[in-house]
This record gives sequence, structure tokens and C-alpha cells, in this order.
Amino acid sequence: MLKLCGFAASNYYNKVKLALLEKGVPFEEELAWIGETDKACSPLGKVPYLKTDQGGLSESTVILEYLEDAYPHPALLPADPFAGAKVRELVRYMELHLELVARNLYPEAFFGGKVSDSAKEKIGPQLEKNIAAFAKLTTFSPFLAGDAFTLADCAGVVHLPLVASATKIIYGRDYMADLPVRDYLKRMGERPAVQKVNADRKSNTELMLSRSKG
Ligand SMILES: N[C@@H](CCC(=O)N[C@@H](CS)C(=O)NCC(=O)O)C(=O)O
Repeated sequence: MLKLCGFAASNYYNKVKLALLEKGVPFEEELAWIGETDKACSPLGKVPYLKTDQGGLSESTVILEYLEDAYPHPALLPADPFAGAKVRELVRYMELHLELVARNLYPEAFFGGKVSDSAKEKIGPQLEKNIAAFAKLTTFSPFLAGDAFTLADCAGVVHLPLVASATKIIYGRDYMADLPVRDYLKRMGERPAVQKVNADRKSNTELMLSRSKG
């Protein structure tokens, strides 16, 4: 049985969990907080990582692609090579050009820390540019890559809300507000797998916060 390791407050963890649930792949969850991870499976100590019969695997998008290869049905990547690459392109834009840039704001946006004014001045324009580029790639109609739920939606459901709320908190304006993100997330929130991921995220976030207070 596959074991998804990490914690459900992590958006990278939830990206993989959503794909597992959407694909109906049986799996167990193994709670591993930062600092308590299995370094043999995830040498950088990051979550999530997956334990398989053949060994451990880290990096959320690599895990998504492994799942796609190992459990092809239902497919979350189009069979056509170009269409498949367009889905991967969306995933890459979200993780590299949106999430990784916005992440620099999280210490202040979500964790009570401080981000320097000079960092904020640098990150803001970068995000605006990257969001505009991302907007050129996606349709939101009804899914990020068109008419089917794909790996891009597994990424979008977890990455887009954080980028939107981090910019709103730090700059007083949701940089994604011109895109139909809110309606999209509402639509995605009707899916049982997304509901399960969100419910588990909430309870795990409470647990995480009570741990850090205690
Ligand atoms: N590129 C990695 C990023 C994973 C990641 O940064 N996870 C966070 C939790 S949301 C983490 O493990 N942070 C601890 C660290 O970077 O040491 C992936 O896609 O899996």
C-alpha cells in the first residue's frame, strides 16, 4: 500500500493527496512534521514524500507523474503528447513562477513573521508579471487546462488560493482578482476529493498551530 507522508496543512502534500483521491488509488497517510521526516525518502527533509514497495520518492510533481504512470486510469494527463505537455506547463508555472515566488511572502502573510520592505518591493512586480503570463496559458473553463480535470487542477486547487491571499494580505490587493479564481475554486470545491483535502487541511492546520503554541 502506498504511504503518503507529510502533513495535511502543506499545500504540496495536498496536491499529491488530491491526485490520489481523484484517481481512486488506495493509500495511507503517515504524519511527518518538518524535522521528523524520513531522510532516506526525502533527503532535503521536505514533504510530501511517498513510500512505495520499491522505495521512497520526493518532490510533489515527480510523485504526480509517477502516479500517472503507475495508475493510468482515470487519467489526469491527456494522452496526446502536446496536450499533456500543456498540462505540465501549467503545473510548472504554478509551482515555479507563482508558488515559489509568493512563498517569500508567507512568513509575514501567514506565520506572524516579517518580510523586509525591499523584498516586498521586489516580489510584487515579479508576481504581477508571472500571474499575467500564467493567465495567458489557462482557460478556467471549466478546468485550468480546458474541459477535463487534470494534474493542473491538483496544483491549482492548492497553489492559487495561497497566492491570492498572500498578495491580498501583504499588498492590500489580491493580485489574482482579475482572473476567475474564486469561481473556479468554488467549482472545484464541489468535488468530494477537494472537500476531503480541505477538511483535513483545516484540522491539521489547527493541530500544527496548537503544536507551535504548546
Ligand atoms: N519542491 C517541493 C517543495 C515541498 C516543500 O517545500 N514542502 C514544504 C512544506 S509545505 C517543506 O517541506 N518545507 C520544509 C523545508 O523546505 O525544509 C515539492 O514540490 O514537493
